Parts: sequence; structure tokens; C-alpha cells
Amino acid sequence: MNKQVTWVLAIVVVALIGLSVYYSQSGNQGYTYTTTTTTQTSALTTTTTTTTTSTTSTGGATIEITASGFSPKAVTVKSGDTVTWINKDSVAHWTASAVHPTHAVYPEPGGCIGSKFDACRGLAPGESWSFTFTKIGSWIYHDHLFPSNTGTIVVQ
Ligand SMILES: [Cu+2]
Repeated sequence: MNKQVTWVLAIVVVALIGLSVYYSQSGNQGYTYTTTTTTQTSALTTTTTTTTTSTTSTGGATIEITASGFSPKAVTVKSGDTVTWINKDSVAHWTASAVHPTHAVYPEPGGCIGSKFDACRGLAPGESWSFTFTKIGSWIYHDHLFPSNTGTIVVQ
């Protein structure tokens, strides 16, 4: 493959990522999704990571989702902080407020079932999802696809 074709492919990939960022920003206020796209050609390997952040905060926390559940299982943040979950497993995981299946414990309306604290879909392996907590309290949540996996966010 010659160099010109490789550059055209790279430009197309960047344009597609730009479109996906536009749609994720316009359709998911308050949520942050991270999309990682890897394109390989015989002449060039392009790895692009695009992150859209809806809220900037000095605090917050990152929680890994693995086959054995959330890690760490409990975190403490301040009101206004953003918590990010990243799926480190090889199957999808869905973070949502307790209690399965009503998801209504976290008292902020919105979302898709019973609370705004809900990813509203399974996160693919490697994907992350963020939520900003503004309600003070101790909030239990779970994995909607593996409901026995639970965790706690303490908001001070
Ligand atoms: Cu559930």
C-alpha cells in the first residue's frame, strides 16, 4: 500500500472519530464515554484515543470493573466529584444505582430506569463511564449484568 492511500485512510479514521465524539457529546449530557479505535494498515499503525470530559473536578475516583467485581469496592468523594468506572474484564459490565432491578436508590431523576446514576448500557471491554455525584450520602450500586457485584460511593 502506498503512502498516499495510507494518509487518506488516516484522515478518514480521524473524521469518523470526530463524528462519534460529536454524537456522544450531543446525546449524553452528564455522561462521559471513552471510545478507543485502532486501525491497522500494512504501512502504518494508528492508535487514537478520544476522551470527552463533561465535568472538571479536582477530586473524584477511578474504579476498575473485573470478573470479580468492582475494585475498590468502596470509595469516598466530595459532592461535585466525578467517579469513573473502567471495564477491565473481557465481557460487558453495566454500572447502575442499587437496587436491582429498579435502580432508584440514588435520588437524582433521569437515566433510563430509576435514577440518573445508571450507565444505561453495558460497557464494552476497555470502555469507561463517568458520573458526577451531587447528593450527599452513602450510595450502594451494582452491576446490572452481574447483580451480585456491588459497591458503595460515599459522597461527603
Ligand atoms: Cu440492575
